[in-house]
Amino acid sequence: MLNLNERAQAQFNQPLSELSHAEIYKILLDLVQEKTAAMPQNEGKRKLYYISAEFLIGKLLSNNLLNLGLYDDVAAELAENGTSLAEVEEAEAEPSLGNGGLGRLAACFLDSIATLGLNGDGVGLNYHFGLFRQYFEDNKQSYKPDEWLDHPTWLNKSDISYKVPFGKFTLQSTLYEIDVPGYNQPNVNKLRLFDLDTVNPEIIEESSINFDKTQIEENLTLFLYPDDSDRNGNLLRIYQQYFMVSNGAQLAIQEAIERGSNIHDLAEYVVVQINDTHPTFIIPEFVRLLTTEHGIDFEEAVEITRNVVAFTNHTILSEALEKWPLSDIHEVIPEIAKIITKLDEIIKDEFPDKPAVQIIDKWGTVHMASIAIHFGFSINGVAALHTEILKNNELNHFYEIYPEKFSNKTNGITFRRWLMASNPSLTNFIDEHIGTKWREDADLTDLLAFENDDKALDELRRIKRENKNALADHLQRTRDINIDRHSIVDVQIKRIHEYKRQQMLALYIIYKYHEIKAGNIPGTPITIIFGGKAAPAYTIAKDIIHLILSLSELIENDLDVAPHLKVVFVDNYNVSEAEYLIPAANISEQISLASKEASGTGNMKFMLNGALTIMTWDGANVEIAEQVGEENVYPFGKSSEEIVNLYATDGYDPQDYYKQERIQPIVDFIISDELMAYGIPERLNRLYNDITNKDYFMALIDLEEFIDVKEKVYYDYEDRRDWTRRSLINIANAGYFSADRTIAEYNKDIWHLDQ
Ligand code: OAK
Repeated sequence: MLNLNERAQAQFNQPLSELSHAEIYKILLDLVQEKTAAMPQNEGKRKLYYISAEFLIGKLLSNNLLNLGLYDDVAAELAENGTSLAEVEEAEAEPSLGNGGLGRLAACFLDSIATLGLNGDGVGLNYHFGLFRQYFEDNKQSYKPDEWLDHPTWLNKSDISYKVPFGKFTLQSTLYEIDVPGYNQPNVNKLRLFDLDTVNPEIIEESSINFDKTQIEENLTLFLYPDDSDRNGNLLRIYQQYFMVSNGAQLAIQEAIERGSNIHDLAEYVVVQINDTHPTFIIPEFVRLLTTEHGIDFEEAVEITRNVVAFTNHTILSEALEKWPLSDIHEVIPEIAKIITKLDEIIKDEFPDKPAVQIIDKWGTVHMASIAIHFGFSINGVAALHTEILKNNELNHFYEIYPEKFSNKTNGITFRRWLMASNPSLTNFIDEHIGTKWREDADLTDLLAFENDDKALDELRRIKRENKNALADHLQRTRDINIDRHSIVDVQIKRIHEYKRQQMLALYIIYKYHEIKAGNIPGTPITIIFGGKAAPAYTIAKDIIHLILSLSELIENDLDVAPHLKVVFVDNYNVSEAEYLIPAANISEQISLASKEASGTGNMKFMLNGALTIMTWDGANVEIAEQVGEENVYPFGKSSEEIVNLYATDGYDPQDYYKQERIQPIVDFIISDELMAYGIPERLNRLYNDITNKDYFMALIDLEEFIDVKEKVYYDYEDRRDWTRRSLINIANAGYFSADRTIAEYNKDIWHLDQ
């Protein structure tokens, strides 16, 4: 017994049953904070710093209770008092510290690092308003600041603070920390988020996310990825990145010295994993600190740094591989610009005839990935196919120089959050059928023994139905959206990007709409659910949202079609929404253009929760098919070699596909009068023109095959028993995608922390 009632009396002078959800949340927050504060930190000579611009950690209450072994007791006490954890957690604000896959991966990794008892902290920034809060108005994406810090949070203010010297002024940081307990572990780690006391939310213009980008002292940690479409935006990003890494490097060096390092041996005490290129300035920053503060000569400082820093690449999209004009870097951090120039000279001397591996190109642009690869000791991709593409294509020139630095670390997800906390019924089902050892080793393959067990399959179907009901209730309560509880739930949730091809699914919806109009009624009603944010400056992505919202409204108003097909776009998609959507899904849409999705991690979450995957041969989808068998997924579309080759030869013309008999009327519907009644001509025309003339991410190339495979999926769903059997096979084979496996690989091959 945790005696929550005593706490209720002490804190609010009332019994638990009389308290609001927000009050109960506060009691549980305090309880967990007290427990973790009393737990020792992980120790070890060597310590990992996982530095990332994003940590998409989600709500922490359930997850922390689970990891601390308090979940069942709390759930029981709440039930006795007429409430539940799910209800109480509605009072928790989700921290707005991330955007997409890279940020959620960082959060899963923190959980696994702590669970494996490794000495490793996360380091990032404490964004006051995160990316933005998305809402829809007139079928368009709109923006609000995400005011998560106005609610009680898990942040603890520390007394750690550093001076960060920019060219024109110096700023003093404040460090906030969040405890990270592992699953059934005696020790904790921390997520360490640097901030600035002078940040001023008042500078945001009324009902917008706009602010004066030059007021660095006031705006530095307001937003994640502030608009960088103009020079001041670029400069602000450099300010942010440098603030993050200078603090991180100072922290790592100080703690290493406290553990006994004499600085020359820093690499025995510190390993820094940089999450894509955003933290790359930590390389010249280490060199600066070692030379100016610790009396080490330049060459040795470079060598020490090279043995400390490891780099993970999370994308091959060229627009995401960061480059900054040296002049911008010079304006913000002149000392760092000088060090980068010296690093560049080293590379120009060593590889005079290899322009592709230079740090500063002939236009004076600094390539951040080049710094990270030359001056780090390790580079890894995040799925087998992705790493092969890095080695053989995107980063081939580097691979030729440093083959030994390259490795693959296929991504994973934490089963604590994505199964135990978010799908308790399925968790119980697994415990009852194969015992609880899987909670430690993620091995679910014993479930295969129940492949033909009618009772088990019936039970599994009942669980999916329950989860659909929970989703339906949630959408009803939060958005006044009603979905058919007996429909097939088909979900695509991820950032909105052309390469992820939400527009291809929208085109399928147009196809299906006309099929139903023509009298071809599906056996089971279909609910297609989207969620995701578009970057504010990404016009086509916003147009895709507009297309989907307009279609959704058109279908809703069509009484012939509405009973059979519903399209929902969940606004402000985040971790908390994912926790409702994924357990309820029958179908997982993983339909990126082959070669473009580095890994994907949503694909793994859906599989673990028993959805069947419609997939292209991209990212970790390839490994999902390998694990579960091709007959238990729905693959389609061109291979990554074909796509890479098409880009290399400029061999794709959307007109070749647009002219196909089935395709043209579908695409033309985007600019039909019928749809224009719900949409904005400028936006729909722009999207239509893009798809028919440019279609850079080739939505049309796989559309024919996509339509066929979608039809097959819905047809197969009619055999519920066999569908559920294959759902069980998916769950049973998801063990490989545990982040514990991924982290064990990072530790064995890259970090070498004691265990
Ligand atoms: C974000 C900003 C810059 C570069 C990459 C990202 C990003 O989110 N990448 C995503 O990382 C995930 C974790 O590795 C992968 O699963 C996704 O495929 C990738 O798009």
